[in-house]
Amino acid sequence: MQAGIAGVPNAGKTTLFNALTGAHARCNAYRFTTVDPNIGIAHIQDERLFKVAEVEHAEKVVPATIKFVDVAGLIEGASKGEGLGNQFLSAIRGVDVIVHTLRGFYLETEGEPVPIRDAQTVIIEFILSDLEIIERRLEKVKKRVRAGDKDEIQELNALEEAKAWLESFKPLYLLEESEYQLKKIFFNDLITAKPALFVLNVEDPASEKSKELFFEVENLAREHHAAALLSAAKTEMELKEIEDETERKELAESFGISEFTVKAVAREAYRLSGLISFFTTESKECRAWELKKGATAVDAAARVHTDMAKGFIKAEVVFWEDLVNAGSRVVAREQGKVLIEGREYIVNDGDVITFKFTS
Ligand SMILES: Nc1nc2c(ncn2[C@@H]2O[C@H](COP(=O)(O)OP(=O)(O)OP(=O)(O)O)[C@@H](O)[C@H]2O)c(=O)[nH]1
Ligand SMILES: [Mg+2]
Repeated sequence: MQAGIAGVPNAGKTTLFNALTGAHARCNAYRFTTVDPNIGIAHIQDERLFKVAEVEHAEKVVPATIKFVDVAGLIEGASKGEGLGNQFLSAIRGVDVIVHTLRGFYLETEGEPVPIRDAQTVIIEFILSDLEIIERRLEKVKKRVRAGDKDEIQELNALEEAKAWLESFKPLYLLEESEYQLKKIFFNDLITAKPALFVLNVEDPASEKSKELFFEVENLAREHHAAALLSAAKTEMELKEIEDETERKELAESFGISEFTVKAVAREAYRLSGLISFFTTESKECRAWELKKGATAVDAAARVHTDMAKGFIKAEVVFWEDLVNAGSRVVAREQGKVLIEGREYIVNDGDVITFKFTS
């Protein structure tokens, strides 16, 4: 899973990036502090995985990860070269989700927070950036169609439709599912085709002002089929420095933080991207894997190793909670909770799977 962090300058993007990954990238109150992208990894702290690992007596736990890419700030006119322009967006074209960071705190250099205005500015710049890409591709496809390439007509039509959609200032993720299916073949590098998460970065999540602003952001997120999260990124960034987990959690609660943003981002990013998790225990190593919702046992095997998919015989499946409640694999088996499934079995979120295969 990869996520791109975007927003206007001084939205607190790098602060959020540090809070999510534990990095120490530079942040300050002057615009365009970030020029080159910051890249970092966060482990997804999935409690289910840790509980399974305990029951399985695993010596090592390998959580799934999210790679975060924090880029420069976008300002109005970026598509025409204002500020740092929009070419740096290429750094987040390959990601799975966009984390829109919105300033919800007062800053002397910027004034009172205006998150909805900032969000609209960024959305419009995303749309203009996608339009540039579509137009370039359209030129190429038109040439090929003129040269008699009939296979390209479907793509040409889809591109024309996407262009018209973007020209009416609507992001591509608002396209109907059916149309989207047709187009997503070549939509991977279009930013407005990716699911979005709006993160309102505030000083104090419990204040009336924060709640008021978050209400506006939730409405915006609803219009955009996106998720809305409230984050005290600066406080979380500072809390990252505290090594003792219990102490960190207690302090977080005293600041009104009930859940760390990284966890909420992971949950929402999986949900919006249609991903689930399954777990494996091999050679004393308990591991979480991401998988498309609706994928089969053989697809899951392929995530682990291509050989496992090629030589797939069967999958031994136990739901994580059944395994944890049983206290051991042996008891879970006695209780009839460990099932033998074939290649076409649809994997559930939280399944613990052992693959049997010929090599
Ligand atoms: N009071 C307060 N200040 C914050 C918070 N989050 C970030 N800041 C401050 O806002 C300023 C900008 O933060 P950055 O994280 O550098 O913002 P950015 O969006 O990465 O900025 P650019 O890289 O310049 O686009 C810094 O002075 C941060 O300390 C917050 O939650 N509360
Ligand atoms: Mg920055």
